[in-house]
Amino acid sequence: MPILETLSLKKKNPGASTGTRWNTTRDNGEYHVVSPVDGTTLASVYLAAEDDYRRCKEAALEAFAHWRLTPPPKRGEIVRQIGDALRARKEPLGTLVSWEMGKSLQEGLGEVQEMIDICDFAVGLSRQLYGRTMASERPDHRLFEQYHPLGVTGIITAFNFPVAVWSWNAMIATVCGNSCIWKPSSKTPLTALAIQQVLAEIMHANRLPEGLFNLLIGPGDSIGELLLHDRDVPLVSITGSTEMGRRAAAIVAGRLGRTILELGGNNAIIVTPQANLRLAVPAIVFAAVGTAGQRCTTARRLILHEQIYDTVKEALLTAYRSLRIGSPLDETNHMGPLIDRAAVGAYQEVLRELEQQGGTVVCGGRVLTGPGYESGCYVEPVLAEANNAMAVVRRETFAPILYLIRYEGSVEAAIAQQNDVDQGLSSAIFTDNLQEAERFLAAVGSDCGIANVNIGTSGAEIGGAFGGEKDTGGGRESGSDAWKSYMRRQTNTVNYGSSLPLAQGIVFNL
Ligand code: UN1
Repeated sequence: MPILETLSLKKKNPGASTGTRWNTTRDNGEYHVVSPVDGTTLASVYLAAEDDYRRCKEAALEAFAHWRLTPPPKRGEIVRQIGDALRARKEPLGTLVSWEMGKSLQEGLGEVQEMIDICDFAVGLSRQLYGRTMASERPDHRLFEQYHPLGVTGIITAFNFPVAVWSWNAMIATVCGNSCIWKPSSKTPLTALAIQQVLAEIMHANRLPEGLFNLLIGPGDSIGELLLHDRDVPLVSITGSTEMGRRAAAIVAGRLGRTILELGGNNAIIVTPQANLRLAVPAIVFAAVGTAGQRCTTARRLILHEQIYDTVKEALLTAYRSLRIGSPLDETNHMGPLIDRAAVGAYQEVLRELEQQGGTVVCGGRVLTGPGYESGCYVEPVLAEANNAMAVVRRETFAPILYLIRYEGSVEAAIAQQNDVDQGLSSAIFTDNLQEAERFLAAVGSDCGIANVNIGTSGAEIGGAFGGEKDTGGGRESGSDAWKSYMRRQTNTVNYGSSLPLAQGIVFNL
């Protein structure tokens, strides 16, 4: 299917889809999607209106009523087809991710691979939605639990992983028997439209109920708001900033709905004197500059023991000076652009604040201009000396800025600094010392949802549960048993005897 051609030829794209039907609201404004790669307008998209939301919601409810009756392995078969369709389109989809979002082609393709992988995972899961059987304390009784489909699942995603994060949620929700409404980031609607085309084809070929997968493109304060307030949507999975998530979660909690929150990170890598620096240095560089520092899992703080501080700093300076910045479509480049000029403004502002707060930029910090940088979105990655108490270090800035922080003494001192921020998504330690590594992973160690040894903070595999603690929101998506959040849990007791014994030994004679 000519994904790119369909989108670019049409120029003006619909901003909503109910299953295979493209809604054509034209009077609610439009987004012009400007590529951070070269500053050209890729296409425009009409914004969905309240009517579109209602149509999608009704369709999603109707689809759910049928889909929940479909045996889970049959649902898995549909997800298998989706995975195959994505495999066949990995190249154009990955390319579109790069054009629209600006990440390197390698990473664009990697993002589509993540989608394919979660499809495979979900297909297997469709035969493993296990509940337990517990020992009943009563004779002739069976005590067990089941997981039932939950309902319409709302999925709000961010620009940085425009399609993979949707797939973690949607593919799991689908095998769990739910229908989905997706509101992608307004910065990356084209990749979402491309995915919806793939889904529409599969829905059509399999005569699936319209409304199994719905897409709504529009601003958070209209479409997003409708989703958050809607009692017909029992679960909303939200990826974005802590500020946005806190607000959204309060709205959903107000109606006692469920949220899965994947919010900001302020991820640190600890390097101890016992680290293998041949592993540590490239891992740090990828974790800090991959996706131009715009992953939730990007390494933002580097906590270095004083004994190896200068050695690691020098090695990083050498590595940073060799980094090639430019078009993400050119595979010889290491780092592409930031998502837009507003992100460049935020990068500059943070560097100003850093200096005011006593930090020092030791490498990078300029916005690039000239041939190849016409979009105005390319910046140099930054190494800066700072300390953990600085306000600027304590907040998440979606940019390739790595703060070098010194520690003295034992690994506990490093762990204390690492944990001393509001966020708790990802963390890593580089050490070949067993005690240090195990202490980092122990209950007194890293307080993050992800804690790695001898690999960086980013690039998690889909097989594990993904998410973090504290201001990161506590949600878990993707692998392991994250599927349970997408289902309604039911405890069942069956009496197959001829008397009525009560639990807790209560005697009640009539
Ligand atoms: C995100 O940045 O929101 O672990 C998701 C990683 C990727 C996913 C990041 N697999 O870096």
